[in-house]
Amino acid sequence: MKKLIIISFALIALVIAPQLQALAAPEAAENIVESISIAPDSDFVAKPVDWAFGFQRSASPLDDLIEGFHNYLLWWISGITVFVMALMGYIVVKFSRKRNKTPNKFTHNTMVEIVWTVIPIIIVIMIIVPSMRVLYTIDHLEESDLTLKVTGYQWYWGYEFPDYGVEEFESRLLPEDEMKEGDLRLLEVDQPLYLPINKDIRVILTSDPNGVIHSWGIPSLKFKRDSIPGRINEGWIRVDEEGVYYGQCYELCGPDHAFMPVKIIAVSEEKFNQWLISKGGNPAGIEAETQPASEEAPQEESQAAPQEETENIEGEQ
Ligand SMILES: [Cu+2]
Repeated sequence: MKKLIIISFALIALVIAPQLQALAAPEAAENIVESISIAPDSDFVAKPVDWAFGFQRSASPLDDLIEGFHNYLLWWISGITVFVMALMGYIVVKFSRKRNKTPNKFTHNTMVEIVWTVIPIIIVIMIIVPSMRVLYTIDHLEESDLTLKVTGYQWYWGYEFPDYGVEEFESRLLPEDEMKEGDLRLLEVDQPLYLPINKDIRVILTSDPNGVIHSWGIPSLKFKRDSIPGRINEGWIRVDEEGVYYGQCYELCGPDHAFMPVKIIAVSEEKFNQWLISKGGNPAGIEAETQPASEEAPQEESQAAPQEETENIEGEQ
């Protein structure tokens, strides 16, 4: 009887505790600036499709390099696989107990050993040289037009444009009940990331210091890089075409790993600047803001979009 009472108390506590916790928890801080909706001038959508084979259609200057290396590697892999399978088949048939009643007992053959050492070394060199070319090209840029900072959280992404004073905003999976007709399940987010086309974008990545390793990847932009707590990783993106680009977290990071998609909307520089302003940023750069009036502000390529145009777009909402 005593046991029964204790068990029922424990059960009640289990049910009530989360409710109390929910009451006590402070409400999630909302992002101050609402996203404005700016549509790209193209209906290109880079997304996964059913029964696709090979790469997603891409819009990155790295296409030829990366896809070319992938195809090149595929030839080597296929050749080696076919060769090994054929050799095994040959051995199984030729040296079966039936056909080969008294097996040979020799253990060494200098010629064979030289061949199976030298040929693999040549193959590895044939693979290493082009692979290094790809690695160094995608590694980092000496000069870039702007910097994007990506932070991985459990389980959503934070984006920041330090050059333009755009403070970090969160990009979370859009709940299914908020999805509209045509939205992609598990790929839509509440606040997409806008990027300008034809700009060299330096991407720096890190994770929440108390968090875990994630990987920020967008297949059609040929970008995938780990974001690691306490470290900065670097890479670069250049978007050739306006459109919508979907990506995901590519490092198994925990229970909500599958629910932290990436949505990028690539637009013209003018529209990107409008978006920057809507996020509280300054398209002329933060230096322009803080410098005394007497000194000339550094002239950047990007200029603020006309103010009235921005207001129009905001008014439409
Ligand atoms: Cu993750």
